[in-house]
Amino acid sequence: MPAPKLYKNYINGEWVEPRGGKTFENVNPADKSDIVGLFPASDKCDLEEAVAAAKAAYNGWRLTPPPKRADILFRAAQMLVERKEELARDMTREMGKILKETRGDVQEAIDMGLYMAGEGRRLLGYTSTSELPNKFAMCVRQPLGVCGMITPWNFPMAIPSWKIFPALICGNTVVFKPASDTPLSGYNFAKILNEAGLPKGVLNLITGSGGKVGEPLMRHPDVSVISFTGSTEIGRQVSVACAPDFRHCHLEMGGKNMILVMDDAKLELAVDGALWGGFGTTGQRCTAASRVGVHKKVYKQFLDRFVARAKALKVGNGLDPTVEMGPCINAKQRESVHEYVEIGKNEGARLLCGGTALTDGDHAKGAFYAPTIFGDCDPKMRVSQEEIFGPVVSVIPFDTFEQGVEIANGVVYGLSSSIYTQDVNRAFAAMRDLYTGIVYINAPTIGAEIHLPFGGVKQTGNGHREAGIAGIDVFSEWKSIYVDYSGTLQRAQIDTHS
Ligand code: UN1
Repeated sequence: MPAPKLYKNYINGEWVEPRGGKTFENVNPADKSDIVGLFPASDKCDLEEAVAAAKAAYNGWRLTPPPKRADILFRAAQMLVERKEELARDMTREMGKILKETRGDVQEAIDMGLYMAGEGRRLLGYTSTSELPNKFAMCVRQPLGVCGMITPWNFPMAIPSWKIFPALICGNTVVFKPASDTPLSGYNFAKILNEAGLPKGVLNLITGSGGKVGEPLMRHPDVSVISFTGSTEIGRQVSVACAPDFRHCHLEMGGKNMILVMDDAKLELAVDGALWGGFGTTGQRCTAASRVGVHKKVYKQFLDRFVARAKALKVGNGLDPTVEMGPCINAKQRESVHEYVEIGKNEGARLLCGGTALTDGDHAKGAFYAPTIFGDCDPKMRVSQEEIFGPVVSVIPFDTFEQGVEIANGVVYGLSSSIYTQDVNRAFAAMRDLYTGIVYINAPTIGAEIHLPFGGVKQTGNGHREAGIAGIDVFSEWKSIYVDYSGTLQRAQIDTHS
């Protein structure tokens, strides 16, 4: 095998080696002998340079007219279209999910690029009235400065695009730290944006560990906003790091999403949804349908079909077009999944399929785990409450709609939920009562589109949303402007009522 390629950081318009000269390996999770590349194991001094570059570039970028910023975003989106296939292949090689899904991941970045480029000619504020004569009032959006982006490995290009495109169109500059399991897609994304014409320092890429790069980034006084997607545990650390000096943070964290299958559901459709929602991306989505609640009247029928279909899923290297599910992201994650399976068994959940690592034939090369279903779960079991982030689905029987909703809402997270029913009244009650940031009717819990707000309630988020127009709110602040053209001192609230 040829020596793996050595990658660099991108700081202030140049590709640079980390000061400390250290690197880490990016390993293919489907074949641990395949080293995708060596990436900079950066540390605090590299980060300082990246933040300084972003800070220096801010004024120039802030004053660049948004339609001009948009030209660069349009060009980047076009380049993503042209290189979609090669980008998807790189992503499958470093992340493991199947090609269809990595193409979808790149497509999400394309869609977001085009959508946010369109914002270059909008970024709408509004004009209003004034309570005083000869006075004008309006509000506009202003950028915040340097944004730090800390992104996960499960959507290695889509999620960075949800953060970086809106930040840039609003006039902010960026320091981007991609997850260490998937730095290549972060590199590819940053390279394209820079080739599309971003001025130096506007987008800086820096790879390395959470401790050495993420920590100093989230604590940096010159970073005005941290946008983080990842675990609730790290999200809490980000929140605490930003709190003392009130720097903004936007957090997208865990999920324990539920599909409810009512007694009048189209069962085959619900099985299709549970399969895709539970085992798509090897269950490694924060939106994954890791719980399925089934009405007791159809419980056995549903479960039999669901288990049979899960057993038949073809697991393997995502570059093989016949494969339906790829590996876990790495061996450590697979171990953590297996620990949860042991916990489930000890709690008395009924293991109906899977429950083991796959080690036969080519599976031995990677971090593969069998699609796993637990039946007869109690809603309070740990496997029904905690995010596993792997191919494990807990199935919970229930009696009534109200009880189903209560179970669905009875976790600390609140990202996504779904109901399968043919009853329109029930569907509307579910839309109202499921307390999550996203609700699906007759569709699984995954598959959000980029022009609607994405995010969750409770311990999934901190009140912000990304994507859609809501995504712009994170990267801009309102400025209210009053213009008094009366030529006299007019006092609001006082002169209006004298
Ligand atoms: C995530 O799992 O972090 O809605 C994001 C979905 C995808 C994004 C998931 N579009 O499932």
